[in-house]
Amino acid sequence: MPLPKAELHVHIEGTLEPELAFALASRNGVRLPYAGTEELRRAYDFSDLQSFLDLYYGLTNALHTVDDFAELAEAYLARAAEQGVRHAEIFFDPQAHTARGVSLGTVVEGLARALDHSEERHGISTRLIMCFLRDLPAASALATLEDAKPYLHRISAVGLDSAEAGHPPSDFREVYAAAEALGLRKVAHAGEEGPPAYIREALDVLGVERIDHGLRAMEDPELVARLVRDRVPLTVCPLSNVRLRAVDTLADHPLPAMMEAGLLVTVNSDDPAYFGGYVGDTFDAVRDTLGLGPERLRELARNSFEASFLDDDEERRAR
Ligand code: ES4
Ligand code: ZN
Repeated sequence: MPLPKAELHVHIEGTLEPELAFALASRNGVRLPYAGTEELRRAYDFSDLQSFLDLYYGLTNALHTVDDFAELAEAYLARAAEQGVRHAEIFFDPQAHTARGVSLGTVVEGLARALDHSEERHGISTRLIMCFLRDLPAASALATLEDAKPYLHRISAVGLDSAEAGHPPSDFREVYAAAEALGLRKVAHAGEEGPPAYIREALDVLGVERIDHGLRAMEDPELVARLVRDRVPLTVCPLSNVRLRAVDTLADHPLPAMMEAGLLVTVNSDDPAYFGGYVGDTFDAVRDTLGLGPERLRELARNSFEASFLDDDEERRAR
């Protein structure tokens, strides 16, 4: 049996496997710019975050209907259950869909249809995190938040993702303040490709309770000390960091050093259909390549529940 764990950093659009992408594209009369799944998989040869995002947004175009989003989420939950996931906090990118005429209601209704059955069908409790695309203007994020008002009972938190360099968290100060006023929790991608200063901004300006990635905190000892002291969780995605070349190889990943430093780190899949593994595969890879022993793996699993949005009672039931 795989170790029971929570997954806190997974983009639902990043769980779209090539086979499902082609099936949905054909059903919806959408042409994908690849002859087939083989050619598509060969295109998964990314050089950085942007080259990945270009492909990711391209495949996202296959998703159109409530059924499509339900099928996507159902497929993820089934895979996650096999890998020991007991709780999942799932990102979605509304602007990737609304920008091409698919309404936020379609997206949320579809995802919710799968999530509503998740506990009984897969033994996985879930939360939804609505991400703003940081390479679009803050005004678009504000409009998205406004658009989401009828669905807030389904949404636990806001996040910030997409191309990081040149798009500092402080651009989204107003949006995050508005989200907080609506009772939403707050997380943000920071320190994936962006500098440690972006991690500080996410904490100080946006008031996030968790940092997604946070890898580049390791360049800034004072920041590390603060993250350790305040027990700010970092949702680290080792396979993503390798595929997007934030690190040269998995053997070079700073995960062991991060744990040694006392950081509250969790291990996650990010975009498992693109980066070569779901979260259980990621645990296996860091065990085999980084030499993390059973005690360290248990610590990662424990951290994943501690860093989650679950309250203590819910946490005990999920573990
Ligand atoms: C993402 Cl790996 C990554 N980084 C930033 N934004 C994203 N959206 C989907 N995957
Ligand atoms: Zn991510």
